[in-house]
Amino acid sequence: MSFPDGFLWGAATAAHQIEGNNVHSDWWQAEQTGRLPHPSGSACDSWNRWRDDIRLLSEIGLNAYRLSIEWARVEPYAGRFDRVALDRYRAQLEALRRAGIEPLVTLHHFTNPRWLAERGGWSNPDVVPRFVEYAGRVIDQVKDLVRWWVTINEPSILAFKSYIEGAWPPQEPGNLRGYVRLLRHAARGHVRVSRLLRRARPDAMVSMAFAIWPLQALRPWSPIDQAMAFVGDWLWQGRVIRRTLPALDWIGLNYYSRTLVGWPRPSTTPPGSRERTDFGWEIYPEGLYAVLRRLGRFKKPVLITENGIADADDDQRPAYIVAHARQMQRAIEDGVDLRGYMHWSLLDNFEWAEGYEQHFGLATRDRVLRPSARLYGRIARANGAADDLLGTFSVT
Ligand code: IFM
Repeated sequence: MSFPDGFLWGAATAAHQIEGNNVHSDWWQAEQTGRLPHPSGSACDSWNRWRDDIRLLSEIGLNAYRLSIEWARVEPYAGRFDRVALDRYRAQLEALRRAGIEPLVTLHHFTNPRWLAERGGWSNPDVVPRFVEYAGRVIDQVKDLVRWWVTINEPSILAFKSYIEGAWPPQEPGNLRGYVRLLRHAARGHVRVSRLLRRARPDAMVSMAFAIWPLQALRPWSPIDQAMAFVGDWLWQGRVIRRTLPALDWIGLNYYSRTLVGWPRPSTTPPGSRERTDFGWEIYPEGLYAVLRRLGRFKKPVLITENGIADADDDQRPAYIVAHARQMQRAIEDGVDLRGYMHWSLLDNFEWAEGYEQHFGLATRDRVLRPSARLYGRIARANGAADDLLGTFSVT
């Protein structure tokens, strides 16, 4: 198994999940007032321990790192930008460059400044100019250091969790209007920020990170299940991509598993004996190949911005990594312009409404590497893997 020269092998994180004490954010507020079940607290303390994180990336042998910048830190009060926070992010990005690690920067990963949430957050059209202004400050600060940008992480998940399920701030279940408006404003925000980025840096590569869980028919022979999967897929994940496509230089893919859809159960996990992660998600590497082929049709570079597994005892993660790498290689052989893979996550971090119960890290919060990190490092350093490794994990 071998990958193209310059392939990016990295790990991904998000600010609120690792930095700790994100006190000016809507999540922090909901956690503190008991509207969310778990407080994030000091998380992995990466606001202070970011140098340790870079050391960890180097120790594993990775050449890329996807991180997010926290809007609530950069602009804790409307129109007031925090110079110390901006300088701190710049120092981190400079250190990554010095370590030979390519940074991929996400501008929005689920959390909002409190002041923005109080004005209706992403359901208020005013979010678009506000997001552009915040992004402009960040871009001015670090444009010379960052080529790969993700404007917004998983808008479809954010919209669903916030306005359909209502589990995440602003916790408004069944607010279809909020759902539609969030997606509309995210698309507009993306388009405007991508223009800014291209002006600031003509070689900038800009995308969103799209969560794609292929929806498949629970009973493949059933026209009802087929139709539900088709329509659900179009409504839930396809529309955002198509809306922003002309403004995407590449396509960021967050892939974890699939969802089976069928009547009378609208959405379910598959029956049968397939392995599940600690989170209960089915391990389904073939789905990664299918999604990569589907994205390949857009004829743009693709980068896997997230893929990983909740696996506290690390007994599934090694095979998971190898199996997904194998599917990536298949897609490349079939012509998909895949540029890199960011494993979710570097550390066991704050997994939103699940708190610290799910362990996605290549390392623990104490920065102890798991054995799978060593295996992943071997693949990254070799830019591929020999047959014996594939054999060990019975991947064909
Ligand atoms: O932790 C999340 C991340 O913030 C967004 N994508 C999915 C991950 C695992 O649930």
